[in-house]
Amino acid sequence: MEDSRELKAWCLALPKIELHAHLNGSIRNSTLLELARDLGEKGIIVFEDVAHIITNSGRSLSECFMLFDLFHVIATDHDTVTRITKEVVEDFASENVVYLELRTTPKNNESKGMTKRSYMKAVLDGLNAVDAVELVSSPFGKQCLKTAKFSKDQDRKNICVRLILSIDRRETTAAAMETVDLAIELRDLGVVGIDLSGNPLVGNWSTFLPALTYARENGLPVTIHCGEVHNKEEVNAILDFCPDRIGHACFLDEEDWSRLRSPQIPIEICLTSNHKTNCVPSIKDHHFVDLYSINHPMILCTDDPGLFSSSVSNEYYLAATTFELSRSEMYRLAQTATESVFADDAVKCFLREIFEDGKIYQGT
Ligand code: 6MZ
Repeated sequence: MEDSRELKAWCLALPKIELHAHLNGSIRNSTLLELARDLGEKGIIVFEDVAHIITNSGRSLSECFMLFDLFHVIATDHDTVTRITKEVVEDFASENVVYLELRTTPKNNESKGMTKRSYMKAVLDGLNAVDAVELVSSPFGKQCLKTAKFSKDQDRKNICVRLILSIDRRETTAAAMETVDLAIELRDLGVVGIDLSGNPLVGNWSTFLPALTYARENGLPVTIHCGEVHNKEEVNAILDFCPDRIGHACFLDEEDWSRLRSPQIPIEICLTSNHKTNCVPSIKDHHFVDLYSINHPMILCTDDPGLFSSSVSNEYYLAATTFELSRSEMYRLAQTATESVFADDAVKCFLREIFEDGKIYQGT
């Protein structure tokens, strides 16, 4: 097997597309610790109680959702949302993610004077504040995108960012509708789709279906967390809805797979997340293998790079080493993700160009 340092460097240099990353799951540990220490000093939380939880990266799926509640206490005020958005985009750019669909759940928090709209303004402010990278799409003007060319300067990383608004499974139908309305309103500012996420043991599909249908009627693509736990009835209902993409797809049976195959619904694959949350027994046994063998559209993603201490480059490295993929195969995997993005054709063309230019990365 080739030298692991060399392969890691190659995975880092490879232009990559990230389509499944949750903002609050992507916060740097150092930032979380700093924010938690501040809240500790103000007597709002006990820092020592949370510090070890933040730094421990192995957790079950249900522990993840408890942690998100903690993260939301630590990181949900306007200035912090702006800061973490900026940092998260910079982190993705620094590892050659050329296109990022960052998803986040708009939140109301009366005690902080926060509405879903003001939360999203804070996110957009974060995108606009990115200065270490060239935000190709900032402030999401299409002309800006058309004229942008990737810099040859190695120190300048360029990233095109779009947003997906998440509906949390704890929400009511009315709250989910409010999120879709917001997504429609912010479409010109870079919102390209809707996601359904949150604790898979909470909520019913029928609660969210009206909002997801409303999104679709308004031309917003929909991606859904599907099969993170055994729930045949819900997987069936999701496949009836036929989302534009699906996240995870861990607990699907043969019948579900054949239903997924005929419309070729792309799957956002999160190797580390699925392994750490015990949704798959090992990375080696991940359904990636079966999907790859039938050439099903897949995108390697991180889910929550902060929470699981991973990165997109690391997910590519894991796939290369576990499934013994050659550099050309890895390159193709990165390149085909272009066809699954929710952004418009101009962005797709732009991304196709990047990968055409990038023959250099193919190696052997
Ligand atoms: C389902 C997940 C998730 O939206 O506050 N989220 N939902 N499965 C997962 N796999 C581990 N990882 C993250 O980011 C955090 C929120 O994203 C969803 C959860 O609703 C979590 O609260 P935002 O930016």
